Amino acid sequence: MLVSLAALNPKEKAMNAPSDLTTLAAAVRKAVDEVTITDIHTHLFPPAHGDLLLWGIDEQLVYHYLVAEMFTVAPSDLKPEAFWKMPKARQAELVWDQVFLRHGGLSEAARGVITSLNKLGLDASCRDLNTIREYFNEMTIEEYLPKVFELANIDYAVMTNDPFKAEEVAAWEAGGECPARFKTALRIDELILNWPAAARVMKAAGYETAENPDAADEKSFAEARRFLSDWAKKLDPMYLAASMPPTFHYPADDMPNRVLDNVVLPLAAELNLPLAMMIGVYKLVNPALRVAGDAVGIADMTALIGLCRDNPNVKFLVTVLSRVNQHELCVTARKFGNLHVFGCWWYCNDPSIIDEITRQRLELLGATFTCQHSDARVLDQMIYKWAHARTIIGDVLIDKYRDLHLAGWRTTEDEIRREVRGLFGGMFEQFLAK
Ligand code: FIX
Ligand code: ZN
Repeated sequence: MLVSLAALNPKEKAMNAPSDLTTLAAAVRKAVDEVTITDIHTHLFPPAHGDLLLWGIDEQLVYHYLVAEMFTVAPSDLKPEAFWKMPKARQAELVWDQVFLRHGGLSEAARGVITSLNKLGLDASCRDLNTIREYFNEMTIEEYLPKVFELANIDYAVMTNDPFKAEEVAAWEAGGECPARFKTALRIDELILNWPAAARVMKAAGYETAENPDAADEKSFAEARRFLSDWAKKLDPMYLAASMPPTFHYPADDMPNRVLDNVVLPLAAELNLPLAMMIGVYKLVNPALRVAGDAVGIADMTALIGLCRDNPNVKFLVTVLSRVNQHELCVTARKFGNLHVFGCWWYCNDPSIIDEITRQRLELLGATFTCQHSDARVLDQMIYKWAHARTIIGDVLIDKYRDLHLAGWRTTEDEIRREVRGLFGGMFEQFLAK
């Protein structure tokens, strides 16, 4: 008769643990390779939102990470203004030529394209873009979407839904199915960082919001809360989200702080909606590169301390863009139970940095954070971003479970699977529910 592990006493349970390092490593690798992942931050959209959902080889190649790389090596007579006017297929061909054929495709974003193609069963080493295109030309999004989610083994992906972007508002107003595998997140950078523009959008939608920050009073703030509340009713978001510059301070006597204190934080508390803060991006340091033109800066992490300390009834999901800030983020997370650390964001989503910060997080926080998110802008990217993450994070976990084993603890395979699921989405869900 099989005795369930739960029924065993602690000593008996430990006897079911892998007894040697080889078996232990294999159990960890298996758990990571097999875990169903929750992708807690992406830029994907439901197929009903049409062209907002990007997919296929050309979209993968014109991903802004690769466009930026291309302009680091392209001939100087290739100007961004001219590039953006080209058909997307031509843009993709230029990236393929410059980044892959002429410079070897060694970057993480370039390797990612190859990984995704390989996992789809395509032979990228053919190097012929038109041959690769044939696969996607014969595919429909209805066929491709489930294939990607299955290959990456994702239960659901949280989107980035911006009520201040007209094209996104139009897509929601047009209706259309939003499959259960897509969850929403209400994106509010504009509201916090550009009140005049946000107030114009809200006013045009029938909310009495004064455009001039100096004239924005409780009436305007109440209307802004009503705007967010109405969108929350419409989208049922998992969280509110905003990216913040390195220069963000809290508390501070500025408009972003007024909007946080009078609109965002009270509403987050009222609706029990976590606020995801993604801190450390300098937007458009090179405007000519458009979405590829953002950079990174070392942020003031005392702002996060202020937010968590002064708003104990609000939950904060936080990731930071600078490798330098990662250590402070971990230590801050040890101080505040309303702070949850997630992801290796953007310029940290590289094997060398993922390895470093995942080790640091495990050493300071244990298995209590969300180890990664894809940030996928192109559907296909979920395949590579998660394949790479499973390998790198699996390597780190094998080391950490080995260290614990050598210290004298014995971890059962059930417990390994529990902690792995926690890192890949379970702790996110536990944090939202706590
Ligand atoms: O603010 C964000 O959500 C960032 O992730 C994006 O703005 C950024 O362009 C990105 O996709 C990074 O991976
Ligand atoms: Zn993002």
